[in-house]
Amino acid sequence: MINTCTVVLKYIRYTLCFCLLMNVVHAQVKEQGIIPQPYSIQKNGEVFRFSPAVAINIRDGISTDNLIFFNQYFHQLAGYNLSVKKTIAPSIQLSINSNKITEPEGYQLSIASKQINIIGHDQAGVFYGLQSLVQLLHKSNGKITVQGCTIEDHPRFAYRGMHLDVSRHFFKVNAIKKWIDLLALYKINTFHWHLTDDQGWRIEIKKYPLLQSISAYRDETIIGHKKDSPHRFDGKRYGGYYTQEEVKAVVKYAMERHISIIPEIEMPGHALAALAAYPELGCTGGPYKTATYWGIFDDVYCAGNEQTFTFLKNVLDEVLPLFPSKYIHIGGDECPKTKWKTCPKCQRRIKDEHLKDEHELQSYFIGRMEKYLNSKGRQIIGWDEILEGGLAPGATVMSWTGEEGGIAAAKLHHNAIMTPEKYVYLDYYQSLYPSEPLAGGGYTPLSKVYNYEPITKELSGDEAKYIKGVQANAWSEYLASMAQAEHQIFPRILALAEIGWTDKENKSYPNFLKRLRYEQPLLKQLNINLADTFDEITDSVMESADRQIQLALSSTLPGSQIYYTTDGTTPGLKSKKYDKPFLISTSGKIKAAVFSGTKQYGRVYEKDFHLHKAIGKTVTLTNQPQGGYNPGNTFGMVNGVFGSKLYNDGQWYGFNGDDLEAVVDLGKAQPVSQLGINILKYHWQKMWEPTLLTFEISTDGKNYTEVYRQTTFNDNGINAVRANIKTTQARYIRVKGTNKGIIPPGEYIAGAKAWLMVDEIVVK
Ligand code: TNX
Repeated sequence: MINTCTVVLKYIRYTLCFCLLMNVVHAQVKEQGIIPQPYSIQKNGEVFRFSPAVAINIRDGISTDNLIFFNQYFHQLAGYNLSVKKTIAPSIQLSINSNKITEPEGYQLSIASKQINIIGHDQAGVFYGLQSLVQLLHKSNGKITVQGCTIEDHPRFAYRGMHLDVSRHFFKVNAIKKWIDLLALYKINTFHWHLTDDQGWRIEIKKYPLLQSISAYRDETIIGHKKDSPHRFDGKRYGGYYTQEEVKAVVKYAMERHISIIPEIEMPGHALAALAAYPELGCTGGPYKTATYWGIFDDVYCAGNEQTFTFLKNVLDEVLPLFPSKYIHIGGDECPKTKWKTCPKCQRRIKDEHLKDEHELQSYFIGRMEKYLNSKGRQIIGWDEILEGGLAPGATVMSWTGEEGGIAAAKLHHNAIMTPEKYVYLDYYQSLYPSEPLAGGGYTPLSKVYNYEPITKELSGDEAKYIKGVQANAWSEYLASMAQAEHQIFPRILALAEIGWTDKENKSYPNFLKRLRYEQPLLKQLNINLADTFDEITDSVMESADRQIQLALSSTLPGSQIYYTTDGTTPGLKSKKYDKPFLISTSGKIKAAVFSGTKQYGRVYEKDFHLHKAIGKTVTLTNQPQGGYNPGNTFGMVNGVFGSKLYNDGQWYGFNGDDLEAVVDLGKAQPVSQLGINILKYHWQKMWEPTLLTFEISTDGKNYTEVYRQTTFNDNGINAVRANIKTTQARYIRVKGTNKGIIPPGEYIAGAKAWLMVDEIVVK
């Protein structure tokens, strides 16, 4: 009896101790995680402990600039500084050895109990070794430690870029500096500073004072989304610009952190702010006003007027001395040719220069500016539209409308940087949750950014080397403050950093998420407004074997459980636990939430289902949907889920220039009293309503009777057409929509093919 008791007691004590020990160990051992994932990491089980006695030992030739960020951060974390001196005591040794570390920007970081050793291929390598060390620092009980390991590391791409648009919204110098620190932490080495656009000119040019007093300001700013109509405005003057002194300080700050800044001075389009001050540079002579809303504007620099070139050269003469970068970005995107077509000067130029059309005039414009910049020892970068009408000889193409521009450039043996909007535009939505803050374009979740691969199969090995790297862009139409910008950019910028740095073979999304979770305390410490919703529920609406709707839910949060309700109530731990895709057999709202233990993570997921007679029925299309608006099957047209205002939510079917002709076969004749379809009208996105929509019904699939027609669709956004008809027997429903065809003159992107966007054919 006594014996048993002692054993039990001993066991309890032992388990208690073990648990306590486990807790302590758990608190001290921070899993190691570095973003971007290094080339290789070998753990060695040792621990380096920091104390004020630890010194940083720099070998000859290492710039102390490399220590700025490390020291700042270390001080913030530890509350004391590390001294910089020659020492044999526990220390951080920094050196450069390009024979040992052969890859540019590469480094070796070895951490043992008494010493941390960083050997860089170059200064940048040493710096990146320190940046990795920052991410490994762990604080517990006031003590800072780092786990022993050896890291060999170097980047995959030489160009790892991040862009920021400071025209649509202006960010002060301090915000830009914080931005630069963060780029550097994640080993991004290029900052593309978008300084001029229709809504504001943001760099001081002394020769043209009106750029400061007029172009840097707009009268007011649109409220809400540019797709909303009518447009509403805030009535408040908005603006600002960087003085040349401020620009110099930012460039120096970036250089100390191994970041090259590429300034962008937009031409020939996106020039309205400049024209507002100097109307003689436009085709019509104005008057013009700095734009107050977002979009593409027809008024651009006149390509026939010599003054335009003089102006731009003078501007560049002041810009170049501020930026040592080899590259200067000249824009070149979204330049409507509308005004050039009717401008006598532009037409005269086309004739004199024996140009074929306005596209060649654009190419002439860019070519002339390139020559000028080359004469000053610089190279140009332009958006992929600079391919139109022929590429200027030494130009680097920034491929944004898709990957095609980059591929075309590489095939022409021009350098290219991949920044396709579909994958790496961080101003787009990161989640489909309705409570997501207002954002620019479509849906680009973290996983989509992460899985982007810049070297496409179209490129042979030799051509692939012209792809110099990747960049993510942050257009700031909907980023009115740095806090908003950070929420939009973090964590997706970390995914971009990993595309740029980490070898393809070393990438893994689940592993990235794991490291991202470790990274959160560091980002909090740095006061970053991170969107921490990346483990929220995502869904997939599937077709079951018997053609019913099934809903699959998932979350990437480890060890989590999903609970859901079908009656509209808020899900909790007592709700139904999700274990596998389930059938949706009635209309209504599904709500779900992720729990880790008893703690809810993120927001509540919601989805509405609308059931009707055509659910899961066969749909036959005469023309196929295209590009990103081809979900790959027709089930989505009859799956009970309506496409949302987010046009790339996977629900919409888009017909580019083609008409819609769909036949739904209900399987057998039955009474039908309502026919419907949803149509997405966003002229800003080239999405046009049909000029004619008809519904026809048939019992034999041969002879159809028209039961409804509609020619106007007034709602901007989703037009839900619901036609109530006299109850009739029908087996086949034919829906026809006539595409607008070519976008008419005077409209956004006139001359392009219109998209006819439809979802869900509703039959009741
Ligand atoms: C397209 S990307 C633009 C920008 C907008 C952006 C919004 C590019 C070269 N032009 O002017 O801000 O879309 O996402």
